Amino acid sequence: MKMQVKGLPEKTLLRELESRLKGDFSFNSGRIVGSMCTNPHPLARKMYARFLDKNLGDSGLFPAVTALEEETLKMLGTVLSNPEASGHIVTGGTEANVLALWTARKLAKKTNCEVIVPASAHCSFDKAADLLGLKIVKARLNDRFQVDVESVKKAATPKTIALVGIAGTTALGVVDPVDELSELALEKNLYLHVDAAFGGFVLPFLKDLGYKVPDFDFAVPGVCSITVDPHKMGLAPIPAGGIVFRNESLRKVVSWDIPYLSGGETEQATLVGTRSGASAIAVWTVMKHLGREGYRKTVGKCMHLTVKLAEEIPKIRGLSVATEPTMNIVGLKSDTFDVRRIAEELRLRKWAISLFPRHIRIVIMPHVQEKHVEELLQDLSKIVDKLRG
Ligand code: 0PR
Repeated sequence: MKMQVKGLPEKTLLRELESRLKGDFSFNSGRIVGSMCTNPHPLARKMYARFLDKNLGDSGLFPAVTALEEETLKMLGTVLSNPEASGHIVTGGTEANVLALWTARKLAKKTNCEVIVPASAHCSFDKAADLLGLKIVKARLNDRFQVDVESVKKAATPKTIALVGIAGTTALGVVDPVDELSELALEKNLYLHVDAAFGGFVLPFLKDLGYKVPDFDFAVPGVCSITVDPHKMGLAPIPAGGIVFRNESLRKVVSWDIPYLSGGETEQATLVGTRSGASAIAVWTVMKHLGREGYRKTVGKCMHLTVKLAEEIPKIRGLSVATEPTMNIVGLKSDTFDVRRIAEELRLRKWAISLFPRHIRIVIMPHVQEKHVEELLQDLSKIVDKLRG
């Protein structure tokens, strides 16, 4: 389409956008049960829209936003058992994971490097490795879908520079034995990164609520950095990822001095230059507004529905769950039916689910209500009856 010469008024454009975007899924419908995102908190949305001009890439122009970002990182640090933490609000988990591996590679000061990740690692590690010229070695999982530490040990060679553990795997929300990875990392002097993109805003609050939560954060001594995404369970608007380093000197390993900017000489330690100050402000706002208590309530509600769903699924003949949920993710599987067929039928009924090779991922995000879980269970029963013929 050619760009038109004469501009169109707001009313016309709004009408066109509303009509054209109607076909998209919406979180409010409750039908999105396979995504790790949700409706941003209304106050975060409001502040985001209000401060769209703020650019953290030229921090000299916006020192007050820079201070808010630092404060946000301190809040994230305390949630992750380390008030000394430092880092940035970035575009998402992918950028955070890239920054972690970039830091590990710079610290290693060598070429031909390898990074060992669990077989369950998010594809952002493959992207990061491709970008950084690293070789990714995938370690096997045990029968609970956690990384098998023996397999990590066997994979370690003199070329290994870093290990990755996951606190909330993409497929099933499983937490790796980070304490054991830490022992290995400390013994072999390797960088240890934890990808808690999803779990970072879940596990600390589940722990507060009395759920059994394995150690995954800076309380584990070998952990150098953690990815934690406010635009997932943090209820912040997209884009908002978090890279949290154990200390300020790790944060500065990947850092460029930019001398010519309009705000004066500045440092950039993220992949992108110009970057949203509004994102950092929105994260600051929602964390301040909800407090630990607010997140506890949200996470508690999601987990309650998750447990209910995981208990009800096996009551439908032919269906089961891949593993007991650690967080608000359920893996729906079947030994009787092809999960692709079940997924197809769910999609026909307008459920937006996520399909993995051996299971369907259902993520109970805050926009999913009890009635949606009940409707989903009813549809699953109907689908099973239909597939039985
Ligand atoms: N690490 C983990 C453990 C993840 O699950 C993800 C994304 C990332 C890193 C990368 O995060 P960004 O997507 O912010 O860069 N996990 C989700 C997934 O692949 C992303 C997602 C979210 C996909 C919402 C779809 C969707 O509707 O499932």
